[in-house]
This record gives sequence, structure tokens and C-alpha cells, in this order.
Amino acid sequence: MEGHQEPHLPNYMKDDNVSQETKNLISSLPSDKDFMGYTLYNYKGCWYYPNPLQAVLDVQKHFRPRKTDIILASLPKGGTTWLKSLVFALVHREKYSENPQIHPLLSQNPHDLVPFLEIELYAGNQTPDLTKFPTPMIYSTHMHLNTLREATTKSSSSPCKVVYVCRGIKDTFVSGWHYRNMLHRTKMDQTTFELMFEGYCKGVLLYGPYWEHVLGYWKWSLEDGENVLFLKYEEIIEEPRGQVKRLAKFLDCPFTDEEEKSGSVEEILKLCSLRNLSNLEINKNGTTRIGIDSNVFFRKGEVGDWKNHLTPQMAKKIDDIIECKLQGSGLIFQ
Ligand code: PAP
Repeated sequence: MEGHQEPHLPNYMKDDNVSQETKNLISSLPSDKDFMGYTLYNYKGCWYYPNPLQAVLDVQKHFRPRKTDIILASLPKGGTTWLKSLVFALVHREKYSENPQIHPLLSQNPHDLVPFLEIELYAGNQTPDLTKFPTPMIYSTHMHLNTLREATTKSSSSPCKVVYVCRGIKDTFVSGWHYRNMLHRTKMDQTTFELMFEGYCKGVLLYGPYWEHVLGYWKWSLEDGENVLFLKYEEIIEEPRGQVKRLAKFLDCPFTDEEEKSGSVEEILKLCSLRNLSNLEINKNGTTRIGIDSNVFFRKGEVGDWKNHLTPQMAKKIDDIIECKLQGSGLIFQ
């Protein structure tokens, strides 16, 4: 891969796990540079670095979810960590109701409890042993709908549940900017900030364009509401109780009246809150299995933080792009 190699480059930005077949495919794909000069390749409308592309191809070819599996999909910085903790806490709530002090979310980062398909399980492994996982198994992915749907529709089981979460593009971008700074352990300069912004506006970024990603899952949720749920980060912030109850109902584990009366919804929200998770030792000083410091997944979690970073001109530019791209879809971000 071109561009300057950085000391803390995660595996998913590298190109050292790619088969000859994928190299041949890559040579025929459209390519472009990201804001740091690393080459991205466009496969079925979505941009990838070589390693995640290899893993996505392997997921497409080999991953066949069981009906009981749950897949959490999102763009990076779309609310992944929160969704992972909420779904894990909801699905396993009975197991830990008697002994909340041993809850796995207190001792493990949500990313280690809900593994990524293409960034962890299929990264460098064409056929990971998924039979060892418990039921229900929760997987996550940043994959574009095209490739995930190909895997899910080829499964011999009935469709599994897919939950998608996303966040307005401006906050997603700003969150991504801070993440990149934390990841590279350096404060990148204003020129780099502007280059990254231009990458978002052009759609050229890992898993981008943003609008293709959100629209794909939005349409899928409209077509198959029984199996695909579309959530917005802002709506969970605004109405956490209602959204968590909606999530539980969708996952076929609705809260009973008794649970509601005993405060089970609030307990889950508290356990999964940014404040609680970010203050745990494991998330302050640990490292996730994919080799990323746990603390980089937690920051402010505020809606509208983009106002502290984008000029009015930048905000207008990206708003105009989104308005045009989402036009007629029924999908609206406030
Ligand atoms: P990922 O896709 O790399 O896993 P993701 O979790 O989607 O990242 O995004 C991180 C954002 O979610 C951060 O937002 P910020 O930069 O605007 O602060 C992070 O603070 C926020 N976040 C992480 N965990 C939670 C949580 N439990 N509740 C609310 N927001 C959270």
C-alpha cells in the first residue's frame, strides 16, 4: 500500500493478507486515495483497503448465518460500540440478573463481546470455526449491504435479524476525525482535517460513501421490517427507553411488565451508558482483541459536536450533498 506507513496502523488498513485471486480482482477495480494517501478500491459500490476487502470476499463466500444469529451493522463511528453493548445486555439479561456484578460488560470491551466479521473473524481466516459460538451469537460488521445480503440470502436457514445503526454525517465525520487522531496518537493538522472532510464529501473513505451505506440498509429495513431494524444514534440519545424497548421487541426478547416495573430497562441503559463504560478499568487501559486501545471508542457522545469543528461553509456543503443523495428516500437526519 502506498502512503507513509504509520506506527499504529491497524490491520484493517493494511494489505498484507490478500490472496493472488484478490490481487487480480483488485487490479481491475476502480481505485482512489484516502486523505492520507492510502489506496482504496471500490468493490460493488463500496470503498475498501485490501485487507478488509479480502475478508469481505471471504464473508460473502463462506459466512452463512443461522436463524438465531444477530448481525449488527453500521458505518465506523455510527454508534457501533453502544449498539454492541445494548444488544449484548438485552439478549443476555436473564443470565446476569441475579449476579449483575459478574456482567461481561464490566470486564470486557463491547468489541470483544461482539466480534466483527470482516475485521476480526474473517481477517486472515477464510473459514473461522463459528460453530463454537453460543446461541444467540451476535456478530457485527461495517460491511455494505450488498455484500452482507449476499451472505445472508445464501444461508439455508431463515433470515437472521440485522440491526443497523447510523448517525448524522457531520457527527460521524467529527467522531472519525478524533478517532483517527487517537489511533495515530497524534493531533493531525488543519490541512489533514480538510482533506479528510473532502474525502467524506466525495464518499472516498473506508466503507463509504456514507450515503450509499445508510441508504442500502434503510431500503432493506423498509423491504423486510421483520428482520432488519434501522436505528439512529440521535434517536437513542433522545428517547433511550423507547428505542431500547423497540430493539428488545424486534429481537424477540421484549421486556415483560414485571421487568419494566422493576427498572430493567433503566439498568440496561445505565450499564451501557458512555459514562459507565468509559470509566471501567478495562475500557480505560485495555486493548481490544483487534489490537486497538479500548479507550479510543469512547469520547463525548454528544449530538451536534460537529458545530465545534466544522465551519458554516463546510456544514452547508455536506448538508447539500446529503440532501441531494437522500432525496426521495424518506430517510431524514435532523
Ligand atoms: P466504531 O464504529 O469504531 O466502533 P462507534 O462506536 O460507532 O465506533 O463510534 C464511537 C462514537 O460513539 C464516539 O462518539 P464521539 O466521538 O462523538 O464521542 C463515542 O463517544 C460514542 N460512544 C461509544 N460508546 C457509547 C455509549 N455507550 N453511549 C453513547 N455513545 C457512545
